[in-house]
Amino acid sequence: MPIKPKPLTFPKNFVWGVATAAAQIEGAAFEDGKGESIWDRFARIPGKVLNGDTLDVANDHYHRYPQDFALMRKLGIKNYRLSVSWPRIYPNGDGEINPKGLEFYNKLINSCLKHGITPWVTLFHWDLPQSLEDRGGWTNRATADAFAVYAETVVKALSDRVKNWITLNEIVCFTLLGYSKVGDKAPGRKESEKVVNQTYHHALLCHGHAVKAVRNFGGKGARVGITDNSAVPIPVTETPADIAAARAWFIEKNSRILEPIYTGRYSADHKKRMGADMPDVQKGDLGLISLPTDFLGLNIYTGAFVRAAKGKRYEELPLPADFPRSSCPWLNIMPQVLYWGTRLPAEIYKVPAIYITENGCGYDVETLTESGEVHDLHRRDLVRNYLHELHRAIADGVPVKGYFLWSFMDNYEWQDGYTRRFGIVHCDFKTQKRTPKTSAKWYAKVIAENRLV
Ligand code: PNW
Repeated sequence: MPIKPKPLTFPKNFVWGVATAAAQIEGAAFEDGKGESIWDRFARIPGKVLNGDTLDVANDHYHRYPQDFALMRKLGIKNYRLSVSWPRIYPNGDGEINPKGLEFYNKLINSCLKHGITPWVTLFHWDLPQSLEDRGGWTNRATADAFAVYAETVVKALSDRVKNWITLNEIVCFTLLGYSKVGDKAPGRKESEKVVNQTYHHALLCHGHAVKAVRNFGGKGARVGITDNSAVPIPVTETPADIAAARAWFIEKNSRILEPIYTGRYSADHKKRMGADMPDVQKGDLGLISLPTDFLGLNIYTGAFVRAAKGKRYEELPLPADFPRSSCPWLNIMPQVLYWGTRLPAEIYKVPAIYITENGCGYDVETLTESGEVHDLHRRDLVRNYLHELHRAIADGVPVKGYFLWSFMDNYEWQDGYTRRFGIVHCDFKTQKRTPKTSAKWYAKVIAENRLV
């Protein structure tokens, strides 16, 4: 019997892209008037970042962006998610503006467009101005007011050319992981649960302020959404009982962020769980937080296996010690997270459009061969398997509109420094030489043919 393979084609106009963040690639950490960020400070505290790596030079993208865009174009990449550095625009977080900061992003966006690449701009990807941290950082409600001014400034400056806006990247990572004892990210504070919950709430206010800025100053065709790293369950079996358990798990684990954004309230269940640690909420806050958005951005790498259990809403299975993972201890390889991680929020919150704003993997050892290649078949296979599950979600009717691979090139992986490589383009941090890996050549073909190859 002849076999006729069905091509795994994606919808017409599916958005294919790559993602980075300012602090992780730009370098020029103290150039042209940029202020210190909490990561510039944190990286200098002994023991906080592997090998004491700093963000001072990173990929030197600040000076090399024209070549980087040329390489993107060569690979056929049509969409690029980048972030703007708040301390480049406002060195102290508020007050005096730094015209050279705005000039840089003006030139960057122009170059991006000149290379035929559509920019998707994240307003905040973790690099809080140190001056604001000195005044309490995310524990201080005034940080949200400063952000409102910053967001408006950036939107006004770039909205004639930028149409796709992302308010914040992964609230959990810059609040919980920066301000609680379970965290290992800047600024490295260890606050009480009540204070940590307050940081979340202040971040949500920023999201609302940014949505407002885009609505007021974004111009025609502007679209806005948040990027969240929602926790993702995989039902152990795809039966109604396990799916219901996964749904309950999803609602509970994401009740801090998705609930208020999509329902305009903290749920009764959430309040019960938080008890006396609920954040202080002022009149009007939830209206601001729940302003309608155009899409939900999701960074999805990994998840948890969940099933139904007697007398409980769900049961989470422990992972066996040898479960496959990348070099990151947290990045367990679970392709189905792209299916359940998009289907569940679409069903629960009727999200009209979803973009995967990050997905990929990090490995510590990726060697250039003598012929100058990097055979990252582990990454190529991982991404292919994940995309297969994303394709299944789309086939089932989940409104997934695009996918951004993290990352365009190896970069500063926060507390893991330069050891952990997430790029589809290899970067030699001594020479700054960029080399597209096997995965980049493969991804270029996927984009060109709009299907899994
Ligand atoms: C994301 N987790 O962070 C960030 O947005 C990127 O800046 C980062 O480089 C990338 O993923 C790779 O780490 C995450 O523990 C950090 O599940 C940690 C987790 C998820 C995402």
